[in-house]
Amino acid sequence: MSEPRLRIGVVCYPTFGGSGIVATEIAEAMAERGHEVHVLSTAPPVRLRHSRENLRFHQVGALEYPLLEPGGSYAIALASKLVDVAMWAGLDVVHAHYAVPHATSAWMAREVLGDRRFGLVTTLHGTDITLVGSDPSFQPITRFSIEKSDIVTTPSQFLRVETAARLGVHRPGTRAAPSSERDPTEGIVVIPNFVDVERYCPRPLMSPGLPAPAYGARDWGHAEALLVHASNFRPVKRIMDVMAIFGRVVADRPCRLVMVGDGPERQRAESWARDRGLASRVCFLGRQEEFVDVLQQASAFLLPSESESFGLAALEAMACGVPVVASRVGGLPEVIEDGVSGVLETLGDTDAHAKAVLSLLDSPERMAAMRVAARQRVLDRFQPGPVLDAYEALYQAAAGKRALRPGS
Ligand code: GMT
Repeated sequence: MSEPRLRIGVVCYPTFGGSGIVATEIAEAMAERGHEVHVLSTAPPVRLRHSRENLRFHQVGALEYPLLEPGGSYAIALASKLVDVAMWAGLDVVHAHYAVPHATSAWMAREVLGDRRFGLVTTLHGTDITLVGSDPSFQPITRFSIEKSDIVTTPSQFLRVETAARLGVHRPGTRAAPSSERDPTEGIVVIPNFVDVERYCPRPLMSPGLPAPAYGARDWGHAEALLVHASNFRPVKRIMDVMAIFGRVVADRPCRLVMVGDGPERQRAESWARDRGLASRVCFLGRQEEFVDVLQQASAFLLPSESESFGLAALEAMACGVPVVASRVGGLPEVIEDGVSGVLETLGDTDAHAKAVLSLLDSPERMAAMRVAARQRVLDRFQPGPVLDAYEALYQAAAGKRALRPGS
């Protein structure tokens, strides 16, 4: 007998970050599986396609008032919206993406709803633990919100361990054990991120039936190597390392760099390129909803980040058969097998990153093998189906817990 359909609330940031993309893809897929899905965010998430009647968007708008700090009332406005949607739609489960403040708002809403409360699944994405959530100004509330969630997931084993180490969380069922026997990561489930392998594919596999890229495919030319980076240009992405790696490669051979995205470090990077007479070789594309056609023409994808819980951008590149040269940090070694489906180098050693790129460019055979291995790695481990099955099972479990607690 098939499982009963669920009413699912999805809370996420609408921006170009990976957490919003993952949340949107899950929401769309759950609607396609017949569940009723309600997405709550401050604006329609960039990749939300509004394609189905059983997928609805609810805008969270916070009251602006002179006494309130700008944005300061977001957590309360979100909790209020969750109460409203939960009461109107009878939500069985809410999936909060990014702990701060989404899991906290969900907890607040559950307190208000009492016996009409929903089950709560919280997915931690990265900086909600490594930067924001573990800052002393947020730490106790982040830990509390994680402990109060029915189910907690992370996209990598790295973030699972990091969450336990930085926040000292004790998920239900672990408190009773003597501290010497307690596994602080118990109760945190690793579910990797995923990518649509039909949309993200090497160029020859593109079929006319698939959706076209958001903008006209531009030919980046095949005579020269094409390096690509995509991110939110925050300090954690080490944008100036991307520039340094490119500077080293372009000093050796004709080469171009496409920078996709926008953020605080963009101006510095643009000035770097201008000051060195490289402006015509570096293209800052700005934010792009999709850039599959750029990836499909890339020789390598650069990701020299300080930290990555997972590295969704790397996965998208790999799905297109593009070798990723990245730093050996965070969850990246769980995504990229060093020397097989990409290359991992020491954080900050831009020379080593550049040499890795040059060595690939020098060896067409190795490059070809790595392209195949990158795509194969994604096909083997990061396809949507099994990941969505795992989330669906967790939603059923969380909804079931809710049913077991009437009046609690
Ligand atoms: O944490 C951020 O700065 C943004 C965040 C996001 O919303 O995209 O990125 C994190 O979540 C992604 C999706 O799970 C991961 O692929 C990224 O690796 C992760 N970023 C960091 O850990 C820095």
